[in-house]
Amino acid sequence: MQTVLLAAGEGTRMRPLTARRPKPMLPVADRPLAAHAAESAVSAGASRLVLVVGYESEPVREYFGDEFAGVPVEYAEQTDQRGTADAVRAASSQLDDGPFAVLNGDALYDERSLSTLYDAAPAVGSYRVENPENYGVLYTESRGGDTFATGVIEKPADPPSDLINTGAYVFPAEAQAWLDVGESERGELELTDVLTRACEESDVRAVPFDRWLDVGRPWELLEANEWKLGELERELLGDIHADADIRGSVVVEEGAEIDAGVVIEGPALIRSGATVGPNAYIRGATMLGDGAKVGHAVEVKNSLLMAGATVGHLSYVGDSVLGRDVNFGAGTNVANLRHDDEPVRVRVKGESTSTGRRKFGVVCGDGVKTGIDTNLNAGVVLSGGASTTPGESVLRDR
Ligand code: TTP
Repeated sequence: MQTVLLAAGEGTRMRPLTARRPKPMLPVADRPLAAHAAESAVSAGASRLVLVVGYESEPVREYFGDEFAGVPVEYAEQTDQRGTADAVRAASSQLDDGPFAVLNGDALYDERSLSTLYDAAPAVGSYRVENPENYGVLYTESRGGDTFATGVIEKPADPPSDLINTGAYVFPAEAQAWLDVGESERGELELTDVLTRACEESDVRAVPFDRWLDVGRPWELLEANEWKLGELERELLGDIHADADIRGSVVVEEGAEIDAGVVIEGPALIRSGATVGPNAYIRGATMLGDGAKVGHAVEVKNSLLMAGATVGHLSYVGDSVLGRDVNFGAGTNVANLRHDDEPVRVRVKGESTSTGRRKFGVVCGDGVKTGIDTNLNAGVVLSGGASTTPGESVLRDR
């Protein structure tokens, strides 16, 4: 099945992490986010991938090359990010005249569910949630033991079902002629309008996905890492001191160094060139990127430290995302829990948004520097290159 992978979006809700890199290239365990969707697609039966790229496309092209997981890769450039239907239209000259699958390059799919989707064509992937009113919700109908989608509605006050649209589709060949949709209420050209047409013209199965994660906001990047780090098998290749204690599914890559007195509880991935300790405590699910440094007596819990991030001695980092080359001065402490026990809130595109998580720390763009003994409040976002003074308590984004 020819498969279009959408990877042209600007990822504005993921700022500051996408200030200088495309969202599909954000690290999720041992590979970029979009590589997970691409791999799942190939296992499900993608015979060829057409990647739609646009915003900061060079690293995407470089990573995927012209072949990925044994299937050919082509690229379509979407110059203006005008919506998902527009993105597929940009790829249409590269499609043959058969049916085609479309997947978001910023979502994680479980392979079994995706295989079922590919086998059920035409079909849309659906996911059962408790709060469908926040999503695109499918109208469904049961016939002969199968569930079919009959339409879709965006963020309805009164949801027609608890099955939401995952943005994973297998369209019939004719849908290539339906991509020319009008602007939606939010001013985009959207694939949901193509889905609506497909539901009118054919029987579109609503395939329930066992697991699915849309990675749009920083805490979802943490959740993506929790998922994929949880699938790693223990492998200790780096230089590990005899007095370190490595527990559970932990990967220490060749070229990583773990010093004396370090305790690592999986799932955790310590990438090549990273150094930990002495006497540090790493708790899952944590990923330390290439060349990251975690110093003496530091505790890192459920966090993503991108390449070159450094945390100085006697610091605590919990439930946080640190961009490339972030430098935490000694004694930097991250708060990750509110006294009222309410979910931590983060500003996304200027709007205070619930993460839905009781525990969430901070998001730091590339190159953030904190002075010694900085306290960072739960939910704070520091943009790339921001700094704090020694002893500062940071309660607001900067
Ligand atoms: P979105 O998550 O809706 O958009 P985005 O990735 O740009 O993020 P944000 O809203 O934070 O700015 O996009 C869903 C998928 O579709 C994602 O994989 C990116 C892709 N996409 C395109 O390829 N072209 C587009 O014009 C749009 C809007 C999205």
